[in-house]
Amino acid sequence: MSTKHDCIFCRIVRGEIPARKVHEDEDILAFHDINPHAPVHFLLIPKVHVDNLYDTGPEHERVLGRMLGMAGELARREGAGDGFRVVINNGRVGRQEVYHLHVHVLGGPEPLGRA
Ligand code: DGP
Repeated sequence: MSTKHDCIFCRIVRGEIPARKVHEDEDILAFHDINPHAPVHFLLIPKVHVDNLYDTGPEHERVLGRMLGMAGELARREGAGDGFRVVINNGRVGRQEVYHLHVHVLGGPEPLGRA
């Protein structure tokens, strides 16, 4: 696994910054967003560092698929069993703040506003 020294999400992967974890396996970490925009709001990240979807290639397809494949199960387990949204922000115009690829999972018991 390659992590970047100064990347905040790589630091969470390495355990240097605490996070409320939802799921962890060899390749993927899921944790609650520090600034939630919905009653249930967590992030799914690959443990390997990649900035965003501009930089992904065939070597990332498996982990990208797995992240989406587990989103529903984790959303239901976290209390978002009536629906959720997934968002991936990419680059400046895509309003990406943290340059380590992450999938936002937003849901919860209340209706969600439209982005
Ligand atoms: P984005 O705009 O897609 O890059 O959103 C980055 C999200 O990451 C934002 O909703 C807040 C969250 N975030 C930033 N720093 C931390 C952190 O240290 N811990 C946690 N849990 N979330 C963070």
